[in-house]
Amino acid sequence: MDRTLIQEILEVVEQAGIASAKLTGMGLKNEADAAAVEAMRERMYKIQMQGRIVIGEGERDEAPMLYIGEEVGSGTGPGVDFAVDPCEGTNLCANSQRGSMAVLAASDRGGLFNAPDFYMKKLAAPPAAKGKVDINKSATENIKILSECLGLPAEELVIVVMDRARHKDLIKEIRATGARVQPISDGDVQAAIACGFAGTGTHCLMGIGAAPEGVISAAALRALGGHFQGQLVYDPAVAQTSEWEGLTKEGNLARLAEMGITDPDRVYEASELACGENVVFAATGITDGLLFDGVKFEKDCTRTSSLVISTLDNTARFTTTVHIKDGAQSIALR
Ligand code: VTB
Repeated sequence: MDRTLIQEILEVVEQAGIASAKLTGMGLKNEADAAAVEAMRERMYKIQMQGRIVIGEGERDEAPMLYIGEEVGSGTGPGVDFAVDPCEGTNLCANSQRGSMAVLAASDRGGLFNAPDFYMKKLAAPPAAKGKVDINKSATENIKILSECLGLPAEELVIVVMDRARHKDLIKEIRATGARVQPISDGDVQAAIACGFAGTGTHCLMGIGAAPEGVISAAALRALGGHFQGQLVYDPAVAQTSEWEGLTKEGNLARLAEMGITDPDRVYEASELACGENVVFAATGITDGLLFDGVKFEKDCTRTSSLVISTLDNTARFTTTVHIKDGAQSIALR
């Protein structure tokens, strides 16, 4: 991978973001996702690369586009692996709530963990706490460590947790330390990345979300120097999700073994989930969020706000792009 890819990758998430933003608030989560998928795929094909989707919309038989293993790009050029989530937080987009975005991570061939479609226990924290907080420690211990590393009393820390039945005890434990809980209905990728920046008001992400998106969060936090650890969740009693109705722990363990995961309890560090020599993370806001605004449609242009984090040049770029319409006559400065 080289730096010329950064601009191309930015355009990929911008196009996906614009496509699904047209459906914001329409209550059509599948359609919003499909629009983002199609736009993302179309733009990806124009890039000179031998691209491959390692995390996408699902297996080939269930996803016509951006399925796992799909080759994308012109077919010549560098080998690049992608983990994509064209419309992260589809419910947020469908209901016009904050925090949905078009997002992806890219790396050299083999540089991203092929995460199974399971759940993942996650711990994300700022660079100052990297390697000090630990997913094996209790929330109470981690909050104490965070407090020391960030120089903030527990009462001034904000811990983001997905608002799910499975987190009832976790939320109780966090509150007992004095730290503040910010429950979110969806969109733990944005929350994880927000931990990598000071000033977002988000100090830590704890709890269980989807594993594939964990890889995307890991890529961003690795590039930012932040903390991310993930551990697969295979026990339906822990995940407490209707998605796993009828599945058993033993069955899930067997599925993982089939996928070649021999140690299902392994804790993966960010540098293992995104192990390539270089990683690029890119996201465009669909709706307004913590890190950037959503897509704004104006008479003469469409405005997108994005973030690209790259180890290729050690940058985190916050970009606003004005996509000028034909015959535009007046484009506001901001
Ligand atoms: C979603 C989504 C998250 O995890 O909730 C999902 O909003 C899985 O959790 O951003 P549920 O099945 O309990 O809804 C994420 O997609 C990413 O980790």
